[in-house]
Amino acid sequence: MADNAEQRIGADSPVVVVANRLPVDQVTDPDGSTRWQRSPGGLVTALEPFVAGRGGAWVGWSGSAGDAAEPFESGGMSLIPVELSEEEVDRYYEGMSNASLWPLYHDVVEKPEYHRNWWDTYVQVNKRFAERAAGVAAEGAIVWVHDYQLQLVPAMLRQQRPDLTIGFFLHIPFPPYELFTQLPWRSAIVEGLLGADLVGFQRPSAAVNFVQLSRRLHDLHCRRDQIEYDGRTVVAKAFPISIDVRAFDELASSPEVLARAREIRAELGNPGKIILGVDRLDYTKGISVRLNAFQELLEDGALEAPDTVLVQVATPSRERVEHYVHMRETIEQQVGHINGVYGSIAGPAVHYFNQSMPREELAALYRAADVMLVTPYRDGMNLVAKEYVAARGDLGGALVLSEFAGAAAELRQAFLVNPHDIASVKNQLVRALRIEPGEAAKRMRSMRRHLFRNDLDHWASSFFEALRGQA
Ligand code: GDG
Repeated sequence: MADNAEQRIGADSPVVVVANRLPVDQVTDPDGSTRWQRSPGGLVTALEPFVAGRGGAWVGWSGSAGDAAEPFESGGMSLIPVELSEEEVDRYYEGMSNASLWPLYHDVVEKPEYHRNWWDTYVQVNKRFAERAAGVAAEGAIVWVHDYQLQLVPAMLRQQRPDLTIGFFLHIPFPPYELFTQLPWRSAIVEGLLGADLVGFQRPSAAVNFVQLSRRLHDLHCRRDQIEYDGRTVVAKAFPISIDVRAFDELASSPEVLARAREIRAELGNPGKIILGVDRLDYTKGISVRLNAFQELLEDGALEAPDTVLVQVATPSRERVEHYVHMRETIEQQVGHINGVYGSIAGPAVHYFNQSMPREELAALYRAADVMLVTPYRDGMNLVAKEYVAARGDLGGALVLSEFAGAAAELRQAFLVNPHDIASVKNQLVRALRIEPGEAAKRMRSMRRHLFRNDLDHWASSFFEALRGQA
């Protein structure tokens, strides 16, 4: 139950967001003192108006192990920190979330590991999040739970607070029956999600997978997107997430960013063509697919370096999870090999950055790149693809996009590729590099039109509206 501090801050919130992370990061200054800094992520921007505007609360982890801070107010929201011990971070976050569920939900691109003690901790941590949310939600409040780390929270919350209207959104793909059922705790996860009134996915096929699972695994009565469960109707539907298109468009056409884009081209030695990749360093993102395609095109003589260069930003991510350590080594070896063979004194063929860049720098890179290469093996949505399109107010550039990214369902004028088929990646990359400016502008214009109508606010409002409809 709520303790006294929580009863003061955040008590009786009409809207509660529950996510693994709080919308702020705890940063330590050189003098050792700590303070909270708003995290730059899109989710915060999307949800803030709905939470802050309504005196709502956000329940989440601070990102560091140890005791939680007291609840506090920030940006018009009550923030309710949830504590995680070192062992819980290992088992719930790095283990169950990122080494079991993440690979399983991404088509087992890497082999998921299943450990009973990871699962037990996942249950224990989900319970803590549910209790914290139950402690601050007002009578009849709307609670929106996010993502694969917290799939048990909807049912746990409903058990404590049947008066609440509960929504859940999964940011990553949801696998088909044949894959999902390898999970030793498959029934518990499905029952956890069925605690919600509305379960949102990135793509309609993911919602269909969930409805089929409910039918086949739990023998529930289902009709289209509706599942009858425990005397209630649970709706499973797609709500494709987006970005703040206007803000990104503005940022990318600001004089500073445009000047920086020109500077980047010059610093790269004014190459004929710049190919760009921007990803968290994650094995689902297919970074080695593009390195392979680029390498083969150099080998074939179809491309020449440094007339054509590949810039790859691979932001550090989950550095303590074993799969990630291994993948980073492989990618860095590959970059070294390509540069060893195809680089020259004039410059390398691949410019590789294993570092996080400021948003303005990313926008300038998007603006400088002739081709954006986005080749995940599987991706819930992929916001990078959308950011690139939003950044190209000049209607320049071309997007090469994996069919297996959720974004491919919307950005139909991209050069779509099957990342498992290297010949298709090479062909489409060459087509994108050689596109006529008029044709490029036509494709870009229609993708931009779609994005401006389907922005982040549209995503958040449609979800909230659908959820309110079920209250
Ligand atoms: C999950 C799902 C779904 C990257 N490097 C830097 C940086 N970024 C920003 C990008 C973009 C975001 O991170 C990455 O978003 P993605 O959608 O590409 O991927 P995930 O992190 O895997 O996100 C995904 C998403 O949730 C939302 O539902 O689309 O499918 O996997 O915004 O710009 N930002 C900055 N510096 C970097 O170096 N500032």
